[in-house]
Amino acid sequence: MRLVMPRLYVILDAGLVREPAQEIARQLVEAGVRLLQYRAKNVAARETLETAKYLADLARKEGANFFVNDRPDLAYLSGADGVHVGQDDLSVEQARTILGPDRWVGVSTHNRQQFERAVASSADYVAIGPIFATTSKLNPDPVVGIELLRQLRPLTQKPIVAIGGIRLDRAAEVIEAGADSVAVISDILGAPNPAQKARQFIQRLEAAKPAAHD
Ligand code: TZP
Ligand code: MG
Repeated sequence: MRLVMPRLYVILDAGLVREPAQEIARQLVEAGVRLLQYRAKNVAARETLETAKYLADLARKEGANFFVNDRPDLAYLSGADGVHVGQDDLSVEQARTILGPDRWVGVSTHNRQQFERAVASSADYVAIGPIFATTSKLNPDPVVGIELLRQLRPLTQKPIVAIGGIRLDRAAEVIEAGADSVAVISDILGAPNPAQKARQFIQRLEAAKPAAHD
């Protein structure tokens, strides 16, 4: 099934949520967020699975899609729509073996070579970043900038997700440079009212003029 990416992709980082992930997820989905990921770097697998099951159910009921970060096994068991793997996780093809053809696999890349490899894989979308400086990731790769995104856009028709340091004031610019979707952690989870901030993102992103591709 082809993945149609909404322009906003919110990552629920278990270390950065200020209320339970389940509660924030409910608020975000009510605000119109259609794509969520659960990222739990320091949470035991069983607990991650329980939270992921809850979030997968919520997303299904509300017409949103839900990805689990890092762990194809937990994505499979939770009933998530897909998994997002990084360069040190199981590979796209290994994740595909676990999830099969009907669920989605997204992959993070941090430079042109990784991006080209991801394009040649069975990944359903390719993320590139950090676009701007980020504090949400431990030991982030060097900032790639908007210019690399512009250069990578013509290389694929797969959806491109831009990630890293994307705040409301620069989100539209990222879509205009070629991203199909922007993935956001801190500017939304760190806001006094995450749902309100998500609504503002959705509005700005809808108004952005995407770079031509195909
Ligand atoms: N991968 C590249 S940057 C990043 C990840 C997971 C963190 C993005 O978080 P923020 O707070 O939106 O910069
Ligand atoms: Mg990972």
